Amino acid sequence: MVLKLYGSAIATCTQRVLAVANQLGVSVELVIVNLAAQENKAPEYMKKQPFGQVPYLDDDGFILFESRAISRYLSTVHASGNLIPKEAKENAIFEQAVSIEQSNFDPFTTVLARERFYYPLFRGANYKPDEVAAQEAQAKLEAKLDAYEVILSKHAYLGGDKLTLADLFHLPYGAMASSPRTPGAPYLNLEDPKRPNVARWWKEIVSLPAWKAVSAQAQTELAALKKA
Ligand SMILES: N[C@@H](CCC(=O)N[C@@H](CS)C(=O)NCC(=O)O)C(=O)O
Repeated sequence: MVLKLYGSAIATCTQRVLAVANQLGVSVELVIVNLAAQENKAPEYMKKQPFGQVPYLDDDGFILFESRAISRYLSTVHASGNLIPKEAKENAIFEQAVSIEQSNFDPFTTVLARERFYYPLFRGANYKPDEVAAQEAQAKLEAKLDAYEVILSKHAYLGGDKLTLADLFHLPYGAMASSPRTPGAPYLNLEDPKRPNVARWWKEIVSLPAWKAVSAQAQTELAALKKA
């Protein structure tokens, strides 16, 4: 049975799952949900995902949503968990990193991505980004990245010495937040040489073929959407 992921390669949380699936070598069929047409708010869709959000996974009738939960499921059920350390202490450091991403990265990069990337993209040239909110988020994130530098100076990855889901979870919002579409907006530079270990880590994870494939898939979907 084919694993079906209902979502959009343009949407960050779908990208998170796609990147994990690619890295694990798990084959997932993306069933595109058109967010612009609000297909995610259709009653049939909301029976599966009651928040009306993407993505959700359908594994032979087993329905699961929340991108990080889906990623863990793919890692443990459909692969041998090699992106989740099993040994107790290694697993604890991994869980620490998962928590770090959700509390110290995601809340700020989501504001930057929204104001400087996807609202300008989808709401058009007339959209006036809330730069006050964006700059506040960026200042807070910069301080958090100083702590990332400390952690990443001690081990190669955020969750220990091996690449884990925790690293991959950063990719969609990190990439979007550091690719502003708003002319003149201050640039979030995750490769800033003033944090050499963050720069090393970020360069490595954005260069993973698993992520490059997701970026290419997003471009293809965006081009098709623009044509339609
Ligand atoms: N915590 C959820 C968030 C899902 C989410 O916010 N998805 C966005 C796209 S990235 C969405 O569906 N937005 C449309 C909406 O909320 O109406 C996850 O990780 O899957």
